Amino acid sequence: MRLSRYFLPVLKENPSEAQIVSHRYMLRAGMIKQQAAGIYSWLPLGYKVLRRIEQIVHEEQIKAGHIPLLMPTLQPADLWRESGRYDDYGEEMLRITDRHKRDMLYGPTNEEMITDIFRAHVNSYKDLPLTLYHIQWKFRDEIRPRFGVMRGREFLMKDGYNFDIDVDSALHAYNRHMVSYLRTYERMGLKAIPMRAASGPIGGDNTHEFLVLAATGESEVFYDSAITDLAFGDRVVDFDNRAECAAIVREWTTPYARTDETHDAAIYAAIPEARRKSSRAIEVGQIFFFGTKYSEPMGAVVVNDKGERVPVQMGSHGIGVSRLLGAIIEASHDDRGIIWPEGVTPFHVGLVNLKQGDSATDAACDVLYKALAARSLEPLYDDRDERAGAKFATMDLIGLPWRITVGPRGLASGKVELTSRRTGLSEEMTAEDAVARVAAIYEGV
Ligand code: P5A
Repeated sequence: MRLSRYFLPVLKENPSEAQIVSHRYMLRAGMIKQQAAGIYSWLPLGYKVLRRIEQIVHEEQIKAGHIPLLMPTLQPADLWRESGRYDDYGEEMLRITDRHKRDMLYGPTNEEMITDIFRAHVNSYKDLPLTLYHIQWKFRDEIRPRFGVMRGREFLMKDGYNFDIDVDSALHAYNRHMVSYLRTYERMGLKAIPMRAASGPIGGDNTHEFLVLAATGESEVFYDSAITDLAFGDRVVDFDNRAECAAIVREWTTPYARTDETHDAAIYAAIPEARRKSSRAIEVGQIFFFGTKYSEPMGAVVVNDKGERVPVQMGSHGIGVSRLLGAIIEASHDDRGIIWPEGVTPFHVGLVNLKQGDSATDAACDVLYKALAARSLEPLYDDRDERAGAKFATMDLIGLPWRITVGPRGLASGKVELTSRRTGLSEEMTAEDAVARVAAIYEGV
């Protein structure tokens, strides 16, 4: 993409309404525009990152054997009357009446709707286990929407729902989700720690939140620092293997890690003092096992191998897709702007022409642009007639992890400059080498 043809409305000044760095940078980098409290348009750069995050979520869900579908944002209130949550959900639910005076709502989550789909089509244990998920907009009329996309009213969630014949099988689904989430967040450059949590309006006793440590987080957490040393890496997991998934879950849930809602001061005090930590953190996901909370009142029943009709065992599992943009920026930035991890960057590499209009630098940039595209890399080429300083400031703000700078002085000796946004270190090399280096960086991402 050529910057001269793109839509990147960057702001020079710090927007006064933004209290935290991720919100500030998302506005300044022209990623989002607020349309109402907690409701945003996703401008091209923000939309691109959102799509990358979605893509990672899809890939990891599919690896775990979960099946994508798409449910609507608007739901009939009657479904929620069946589960009893229509009245329980309170003021967070946006209630709508259609022209026929039917009660509708903008879905804050989809347990009822997926249970309705299940009961219409599945009635035998032979069709289980089954996990369905979607990535869809939700609405929660939060009393205090704030921090940009972190606590929105309209926000994008990946929500998955497992259906199993018995508790053991459902607990395996729970474990499968935990394992797939560990890899999902790592691919986004995040360390998200599973912590025992409280279940709130979703229900059930078994629930973990995934938290990214950050001073601006809304949750308070307590943990054994041993957990921050764990890394998932690129181990190959057999998601059908219950023992293997359970072992990974054990590895991540043995060190103490809890939110303030489930914090136990006595257990915490037994951790060696040097490893006892507390912090603020951002909740980027949550998994639940709630058994028959929805299947029983809604009549989602299956016949088991003994011919008995039993309510199906269920859980639900969420990732805060749009919130993740904020969380990633909170975890990865400096005073000049965002530093995208390679896994989610909107463009792979920035290309800066230091002397736009000079036939040699223009030609060298064109060659580089095509060579990068030929390696399936997407460059953002700053071809505007701007000072070098302004071009660098824009690149630093929008946070592409790599930048290739092309200027007449370097070209005279056949060199361009490759710069890492994270370290700030630059290296001179030929244009071919720069392309090969960037291609190699993204190979395993
Ligand atoms: C699990 C999937 C659920 O709703 N039902 C379906 C369950 N869980 S949850 O914890 O309430 O939400 C899942 C994740 O969504 C993100 N999230 C938000 N993101 C932005 N703005 C909000 N107002 C908001 N509320 C929830 C969180 O990341 C949460 O973990």
